[in-house]
Amino acid sequence: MGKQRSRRSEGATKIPIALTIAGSDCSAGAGIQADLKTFTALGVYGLTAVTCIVAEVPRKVSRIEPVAATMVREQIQVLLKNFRVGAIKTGLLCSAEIISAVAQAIQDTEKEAARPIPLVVDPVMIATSGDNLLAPGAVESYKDKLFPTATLITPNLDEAALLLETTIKDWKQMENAAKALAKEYRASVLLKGGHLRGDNAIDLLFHLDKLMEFSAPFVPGVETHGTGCTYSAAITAGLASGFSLEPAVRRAKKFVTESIARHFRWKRDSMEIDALNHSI
Ligand code: PXL
Repeated sequence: MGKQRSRRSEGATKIPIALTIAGSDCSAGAGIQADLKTFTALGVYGLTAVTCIVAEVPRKVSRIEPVAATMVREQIQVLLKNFRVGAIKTGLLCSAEIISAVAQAIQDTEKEAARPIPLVVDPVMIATSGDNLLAPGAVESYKDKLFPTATLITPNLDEAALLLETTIKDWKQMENAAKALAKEYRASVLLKGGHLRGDNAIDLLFHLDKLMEFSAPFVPGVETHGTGCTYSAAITAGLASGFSLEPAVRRAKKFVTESIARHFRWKRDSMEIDALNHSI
């Protein structure tokens, strides 16, 4: 028995740990499922605190059921008390009440921690299908409670425009938006440009008063459900593994671009379904 135990512990590795606080996407392309696949692919052990359950397929959200805010808080508390979590990300948080519970749970445990845990906030608001994913009041709760505690905020153009109550139609407006959000919430901001600049998907990181571009060829003709979740999860995996922000974003951009380029595609009757390939 003693021998067996020591042999087992010899095999134990010190794998970094990341926590995702997000919704469940039953089609497994986005949400906690995408986050877990990404963490695993990048050599990180993933923990989850589920905020809501979404019944959906890539082109259509059918129903969203939130988890009680007290239950969301409890999941985060037990995980942060028992695991040495290296980085946290948030995805779909559903309602103002859940956003506030998440912010509170993170702040409570941080008081006891030796140093703050890096927090990546992906402000998921609208699905790629166009479906609204947030209850009324949630945006205000993000602004008041969660953004001020974030290390990095990762909006796409639509989310940034909504947060700043403006429009973002060119590169200059994109730069201004990234800077304005970073200043307002004292966080780094990764503004995802989609195909604002034609053939390349260019994102803009405003970090430590510097603007940096991250560019990759735009992969046309692929349904990109879950790209935002995968990207922010890959950044979080990097931070949990000890990367600083810029290299974590650089590696994550490469990971997400490859997972789109090597996507899966299934045909059923006349319908096609795509999914990102996280096993790279
Ligand atoms: O891609 C945004 C997103 C995030 N999280 C969950 C989702 C979706 C999109 O539908 O269901 C759980």
